[in-house]
Amino acid sequence: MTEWYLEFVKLGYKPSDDELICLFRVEPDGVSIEEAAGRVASESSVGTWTTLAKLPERIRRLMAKVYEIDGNYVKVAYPIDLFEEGNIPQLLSSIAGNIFGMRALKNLRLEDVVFPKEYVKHFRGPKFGIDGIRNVLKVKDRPLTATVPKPKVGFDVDEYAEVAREAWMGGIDLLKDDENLTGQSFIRFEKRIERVMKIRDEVEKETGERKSYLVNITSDCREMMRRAKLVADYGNEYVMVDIITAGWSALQSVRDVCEELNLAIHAHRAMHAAFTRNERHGISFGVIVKLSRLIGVDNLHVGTGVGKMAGKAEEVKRYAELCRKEWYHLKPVFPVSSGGLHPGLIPDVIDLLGPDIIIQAGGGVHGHPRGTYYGAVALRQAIEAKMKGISLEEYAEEHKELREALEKWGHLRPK
Ligand code: CAP
Ligand code: MG
Repeated sequence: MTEWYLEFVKLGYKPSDDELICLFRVEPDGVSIEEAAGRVASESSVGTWTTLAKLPERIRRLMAKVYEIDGNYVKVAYPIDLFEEGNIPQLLSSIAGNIFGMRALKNLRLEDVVFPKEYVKHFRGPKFGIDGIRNVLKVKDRPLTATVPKPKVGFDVDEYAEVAREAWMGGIDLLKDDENLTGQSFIRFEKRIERVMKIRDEVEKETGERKSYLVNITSDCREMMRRAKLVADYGNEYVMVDIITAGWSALQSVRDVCEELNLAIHAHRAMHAAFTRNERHGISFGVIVKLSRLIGVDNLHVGTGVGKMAGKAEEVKRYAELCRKEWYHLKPVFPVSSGGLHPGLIPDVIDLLGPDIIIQAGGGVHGHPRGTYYGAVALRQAIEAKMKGISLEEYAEEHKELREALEKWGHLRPK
């Protein structure tokens, strides 16, 4: 039986430029690493568990090839014809499908995917990109700010609208729905967007600053289309999608409709940690960044490296760089740093990720001793201080709201 799998192992093979490359971490269970790697290549391309009566030459050419094995790390080259143009679900059914459940493996992790231009060229990528978003919001020289009203859900429309007003008046650029706020009985989607957009227009007039609303349209695909249309009718710039729970197919459809409606997509990644966190099994979040950028989200949560969510600083930095680096024709994605952030952590985040980020603070704004408005002011002050190269402590001497935030949280790194 083993000999069949070893037909997929061609160590020393040189992949061609138009092959798709996967880096796997493979932990065999009772078989050699060569056989385990061969099984991964077989099951994710054309093979199955046994030899077949016939395998025509034309199909042989679609066989994936294991071309490098370094300890548990295995590189596999995939002929591009294995993959349907522009179809992310099909790609994942191949390189991230059955192989995770194979008995011959104790663990398997998809660490990276290198997409050839031949594959990338079928995708639009982000509609706005970082410069495009900065032009919309007229903010060029600092991180953008976002806040999620907290408690996460429970406010009715009037209460939610008030929090929105306080946050935007205090200097927040983007008001963001929480990932589990969609259209519950106490805050129906249509009512919420109608009220919040009215407040947005009032605050823009009063402050002279552009404001936008990351409105969560997550739902079944058809309903997301309807909600996106409503968002565009209100003249908002963004929709927000929980891309993992909504799914890749839905995200591709939303991206198509946002192209027509000229809407940016804020991508929340709730549920990613179900398969990205375990370093021995699952899928690296770096792969999720690449898939999201291919499809074309404009903002993507990447972590903080210092806040309440898992994610080592160096990893978070790599994800932010994957969002922004040159990648064929694809515009960059705005990395969103969020999760346990408050004014005291802003210098660390900007040191780690640079200023071309969106900083989201929920508890770190609404938990300010004097509430949302002052929490927003304090967040902006912390960013101002960092951008001017002044320590928070020194800036706090002249800025009461920042001082109050530091008195409450200091530089606390929440667990
Ligand atoms: C943050 C948040 C975000 C997390 C998601 C929350 O609130 O709204 O969903 O940042 O994690 O619900 O926890 P706080 P990630 O600012 O109050 O922490 O960004 O890592 O995907
Ligand atoms: Mg949230």
